[in-house]
Amino acid sequence: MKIGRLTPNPRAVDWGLFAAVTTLLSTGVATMFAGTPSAAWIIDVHALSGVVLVLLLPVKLRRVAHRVAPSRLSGGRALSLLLAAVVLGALGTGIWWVFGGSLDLGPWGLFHLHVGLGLLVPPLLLWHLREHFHSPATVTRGGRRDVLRYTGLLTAGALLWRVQGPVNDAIETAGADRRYTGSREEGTGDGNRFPVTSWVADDPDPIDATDWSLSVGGRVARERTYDAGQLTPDATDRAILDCTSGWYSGHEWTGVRVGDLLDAAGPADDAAWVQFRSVTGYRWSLPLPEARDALLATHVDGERLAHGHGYPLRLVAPGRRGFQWVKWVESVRVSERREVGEWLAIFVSGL
Ligand SMILES: Nc1nc2c(c(=O)[nH]1)N[C@H]1C(S)=C(S)[C@@H](COP(=O)(O)O)O[C@H]1N2
Ligand SMILES: [Mo]
Repeated sequence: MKIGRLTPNPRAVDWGLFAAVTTLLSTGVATMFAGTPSAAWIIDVHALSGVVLVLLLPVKLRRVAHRVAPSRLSGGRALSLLLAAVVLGALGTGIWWVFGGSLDLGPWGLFHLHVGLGLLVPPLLLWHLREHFHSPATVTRGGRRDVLRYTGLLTAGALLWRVQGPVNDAIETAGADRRYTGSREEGTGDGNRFPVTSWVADDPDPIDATDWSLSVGGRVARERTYDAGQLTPDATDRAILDCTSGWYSGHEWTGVRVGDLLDAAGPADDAAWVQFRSVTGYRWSLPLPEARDALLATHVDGERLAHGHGYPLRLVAPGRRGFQWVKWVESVRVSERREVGEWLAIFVSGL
């Protein structure tokens, strides 16, 4: 059978590409918040859209290749070429990641490159569409056959994604131990020997515990302050820290149950959120019932937390992604509403 019979008409290819890219972007961003197995479908949809892109992109690139002859190159075409290169880069780094690839880019790695290239796509694509936009109405000619072709494409994509797992296992790539979030294992169960990461630029000086204290305040009946010696590490949880830069590490964390601190302070009736704030200004909130179950850890696998991992106190929030596990915590604040500014704070703290 000729390949041409299997490929949707040109407009349908373009809209298929658009749908795949939009899905990749939204699911890509959504994985940043996927911390429990119930979110595994997000990565599956992300991967499936990636496979669809792999199958459709060659069709598109073959169709337009003749336009990029050096003699015909214009500014707009250079931009389209850049878009193609960035999309191929994002796709290539994604596939390479799945099959265990890695890259040393100083503080960054292959996964950062994948995310960075992915985030470059929307502005380039919008620019590209300004010049090349065609209404979806022109797709409807040949419609039913294209629906069938797309059904075939999605089925093929799902099958390819399905066999990827066994193939990865069989050839024993470093990608074989990926978690459902896409992250790969590092230093599980080995105390402080797992990666030290910052969301952006946080890098405080080591904290001298004798100058440090923890305050519990906000909408509570009794504000409290604790010095290091007044915190009794009497609670333990096993939990996986899963960083959005693509690694995870499972440990036994010991420290203070946040619910115990809250009970001592007496949250007001309208209290709904608990914010954990670092000495650097980095902060994040959890809904009050979830915060109660969380831990402020002083130890990891029985070792005192190292400075890089948040000594003297770091949040352990099972089911949340790593960036929400605030390090170097000095304040716990109870509030009625969540602070919007914390979205900005995680990006600018430490700058
Ligand atoms: N104060 C503060 N806490 C922080 C961060 C940060 O930059 N500042 N980075 C977060 C991110 S992105 C991750 S993945 C984890 C990393 O914890 P680790 O360095 O102990 O591995 O800490 C989180 N807590
Ligand atoms: Mo992270």
